[in-house]
Amino acid sequence: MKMDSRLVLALDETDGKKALAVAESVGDIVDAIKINWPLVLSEGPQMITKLSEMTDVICDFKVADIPNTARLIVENAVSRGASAVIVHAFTGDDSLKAAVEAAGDAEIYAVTEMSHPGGKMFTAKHAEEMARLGVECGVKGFIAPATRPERIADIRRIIGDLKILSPGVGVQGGKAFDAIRAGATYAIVGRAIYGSADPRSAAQSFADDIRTVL
Ligand code: OMP
Repeated sequence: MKMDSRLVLALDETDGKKALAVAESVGDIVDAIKINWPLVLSEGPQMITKLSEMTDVICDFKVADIPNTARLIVENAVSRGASAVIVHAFTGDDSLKAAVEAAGDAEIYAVTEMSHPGGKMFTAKHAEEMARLGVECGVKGFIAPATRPERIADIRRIIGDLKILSPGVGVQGGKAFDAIRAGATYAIVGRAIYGSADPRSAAQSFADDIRTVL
């Protein structure tokens, strides 16, 4: 995955045509596009393949299942062109290892602490443990909240040089440059780009913000 702008687009647009138009307009600015259930359920898993012809695609399926099911989901996403798949870490070491093994040359990113207010209820309390477990199981990156940059720094101390992708920028209130300054490798931005009247200039302005702290 590229490490140029350090910006990842979260393409949660549910209209396939609009999604592809946004992807095309910001494709040269972002380092990757993350897709989630809203787009895949609306437009089908072939969106993974279509988008992967333009850029690296991260399938944010937040897989939280037994090892066999985790393996089946990851294999399917990767065979359709995903460069990475996001999984939950609370499922334990066997599920995480199954996902990592199924990914082959693709990458697995594990959620530590979620960015929304409810993320404090359970995930925050176990974020460090989940980060340690992810390192042990061979995941290549972690999701940590731009809404609480100090927590990105805590996770960075545990995981060394592995990647951190940080959502919660824009509509959720986090700032891309705070996340990168705290140790995130990439800032993830969704609605503030694809929901904007001019997605390209919105993406460019996030990329410019990030550049000030690189
Ligand atoms: P916006 O809030 O519109 O920028 O979208 C954020 C994206 O990041 C969505 O696709 C969320 O599902 C995702 N996300 C979070 O917002 N918080 C998290 O803790 C984890 C994720 C994620 O795994 O990407």
